Amino acid sequence: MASVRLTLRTDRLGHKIGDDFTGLSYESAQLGNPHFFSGDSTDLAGFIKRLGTSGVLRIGGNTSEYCYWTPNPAKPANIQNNIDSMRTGDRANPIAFGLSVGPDTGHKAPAPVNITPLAIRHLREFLDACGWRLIYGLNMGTGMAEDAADEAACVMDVAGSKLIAFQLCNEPDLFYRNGIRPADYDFRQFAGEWQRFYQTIRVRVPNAPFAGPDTAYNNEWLVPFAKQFKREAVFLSQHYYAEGPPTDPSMTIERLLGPNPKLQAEFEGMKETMHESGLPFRLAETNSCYQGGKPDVSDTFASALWSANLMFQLASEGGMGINYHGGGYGWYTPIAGTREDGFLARPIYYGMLLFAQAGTGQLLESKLEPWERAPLLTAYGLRGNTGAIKVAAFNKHLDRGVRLTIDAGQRAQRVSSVRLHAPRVDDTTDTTFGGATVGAGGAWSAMREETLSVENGAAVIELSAASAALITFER
Ligand code: BDP
Repeated sequence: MASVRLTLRTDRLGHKIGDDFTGLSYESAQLGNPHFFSGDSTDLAGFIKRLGTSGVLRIGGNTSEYCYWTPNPAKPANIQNNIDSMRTGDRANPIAFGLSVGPDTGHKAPAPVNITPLAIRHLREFLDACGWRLIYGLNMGTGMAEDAADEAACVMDVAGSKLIAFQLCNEPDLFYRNGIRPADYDFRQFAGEWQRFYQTIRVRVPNAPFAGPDTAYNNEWLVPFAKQFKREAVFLSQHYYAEGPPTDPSMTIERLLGPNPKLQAEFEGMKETMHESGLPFRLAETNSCYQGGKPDVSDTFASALWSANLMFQLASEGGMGINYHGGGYGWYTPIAGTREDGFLARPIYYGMLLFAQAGTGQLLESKLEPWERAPLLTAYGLRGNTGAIKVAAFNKHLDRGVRLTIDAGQRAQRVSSVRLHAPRVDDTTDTTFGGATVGAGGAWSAMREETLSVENGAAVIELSAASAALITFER
């Protein structure tokens, strides 16, 4: 077992974690079933509320470029078609089943879907039931600016203060290769289209808020966007997928839990844009492995460790928030299921739950020594709004346990911990947090809380291989 010491500097405050940091992302095509998000989707709303009292629901993804605003469904058959085509999914297809829409796999152009005012009214009810706010993706990929303006007017009217921003498209830096634009499509052309859509929508909805560019990964689009549109945007966004494609055998749990150069590049782009524009940055869509995820990686306990760690990592680098993409029975979805069959929490949900339980507050500067003994151990200290100090510690090593001694820099009456646990790192069904599973409607409370021993003012916890804990120092 490796011994490592964490020292927190309570006098050196880092970035804040706000109550809108956490978030989920769903495909726009989910709105093709206007009942999925609605006021009486109480089971799903319960799961979502458990992750935070005022998180952010982002609607977008590849399917946003194939969703068409249908203000007057003169032919109700259109809508029926949506629902009927969704019903044809079967369980053997993890992506689509029943009336839930999973993450798009990018293999072929998604089926067109109608979005109606009813779906928007129901979405508003759903946001009210959750207490969450909205980022709404419009269709610039294959849609018309006038339709986007019409849709935006309805969303603005119905969602009101629930709306944080519109995004005009999804991953435009990949348009050149996914059939949406010709192979020579570049940033300059994109910026021209973005400007035109923005203006058309603004004429119709003068105070509509915008964010972007919602690029897949390309900092060479992100940074110029920040420069050009810093006055038009309320925040900047880009996506991040840790791995992919799933067919590549080197996309594994080990790789997911290790350091990732793609993430470093993401953070560099984020910092440059924030510096350039003075605007906050949101990782508006992320998950473990693109093309809908990878079985035995994206649906395992490893994804719980990965997701919670990424949230703290992003916060420490100064990001404003994150949206985990999912839906349906997708491999990487945090919440799986349908309204008809009920919902359940997947491992990644438990990672988000740990983050939610850490609460909002301000990160503290910290040091792990000797770092080389456990390079994949990470730990984040947070001063909560009530003054209690929390530490989230992740042992991402598969081959070693770690004995972690924590000097929290202030006296504590009591130090306790709840663990994020599963019998094996590749377990897909038995994740617990605080010894408890998440039940119907997001019901959860810790059943097992340990009191940690304190030696010379420092608390000690042992973290077995592939495990994590949330430690609370009560004053
Ligand atoms: C992103 C898309 C999303 C997909 C996801 C994936 O925005 O619609 O579901 O990739 O490939 O690029 O899993």
